[in-house]
Amino acid sequence: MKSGYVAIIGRPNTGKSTLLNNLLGHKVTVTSPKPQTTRFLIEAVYEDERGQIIFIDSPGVFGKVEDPVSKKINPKTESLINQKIDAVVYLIDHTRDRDFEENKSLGIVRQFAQPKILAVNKSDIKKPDYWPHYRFMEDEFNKTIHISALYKSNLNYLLDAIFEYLPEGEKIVEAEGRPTPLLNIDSKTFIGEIIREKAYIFLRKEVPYTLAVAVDEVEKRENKMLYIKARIITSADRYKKMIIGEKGRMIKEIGMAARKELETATNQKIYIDLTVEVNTHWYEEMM
Ligand SMILES: Nc1nc2c(ncn2[C@@H]2O[C@H](COP(=O)(O)OP(=O)(O)OP(=O)(O)O)[C@@H](O)[C@H]2O)c(=O)[nH]1
Ligand SMILES: [Mg+2]
Repeated sequence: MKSGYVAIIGRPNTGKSTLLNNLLGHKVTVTSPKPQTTRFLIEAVYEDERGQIIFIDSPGVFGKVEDPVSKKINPKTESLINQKIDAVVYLIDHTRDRDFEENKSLGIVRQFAQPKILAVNKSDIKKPDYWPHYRFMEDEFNKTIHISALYKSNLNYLLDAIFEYLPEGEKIVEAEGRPTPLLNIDSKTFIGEIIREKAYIFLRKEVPYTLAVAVDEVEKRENKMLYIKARIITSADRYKKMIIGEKGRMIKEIGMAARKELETATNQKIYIDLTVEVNTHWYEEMM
């Protein structure tokens, strides 16, 4: 059988996390239309009769690193260069033109000597199409595959290619009987990620980069309800106001969307006690 570690790399918003969730058929990593949704390396296991893959989803590298959150995030993707990686999937978004950020991401990928697959994502969108501007990359990669991560098209070809380039090897982890393919995140952290995802989806563009979520309590109550106590922590009072929203509408919407998703995922009733607090230095303590 084949086995190995496969890193998914690409600039923000190319669809890396969508790809991983849909390759696994299981949500392990959060996605949103805002860049740098993923904040840390996420490891998850895929297995079939051909072998085992440990996928690593990575944060999209920001071109300009001015804010303290990006300063903490970018090195996490760069650290992959020093990890054991057997193959790389480089994801590009043909609907956006190349830019400085793309070059920075490609610069990271060029440092890998391992086999590299170029995955051209969002093939479901026909226009705009900047593929001619990316085409030169084909020469640098072992294979190019056009996919739609969202609509799961050609993901089977992508998996075929990954297995083709992976070395022969034994299983890396015991995958059977696990409740989730996620390998490096506990359930409290995952719940926090789902809440953060909803905040990303509902809030105005700049607000997500000012916040983090802490889950303090997850407890099964007598009436079989799962009680979750969580805090959204943000860096300034004005952001706190936006997160709470007029008459508390925003926080309610975030909590409700997170509750719905977690109820479906766990098949049980959930209550989320969600509050917002200000801590100007949260990124020093929490990232
Ligand atoms: N139309 C279309 N949209 C896609 C596709 N794949 C991803 N998206 C959308 O692109 C946006 C970004 O997806 P993510 O999976 O969060 O992107 P990412 O590369 O993980 O982004 P970061 O974590 O910020 O680096 C979301 O709104 C997805 O729904 C696709 O194949 N087609
Ligand atoms: Mg992501």
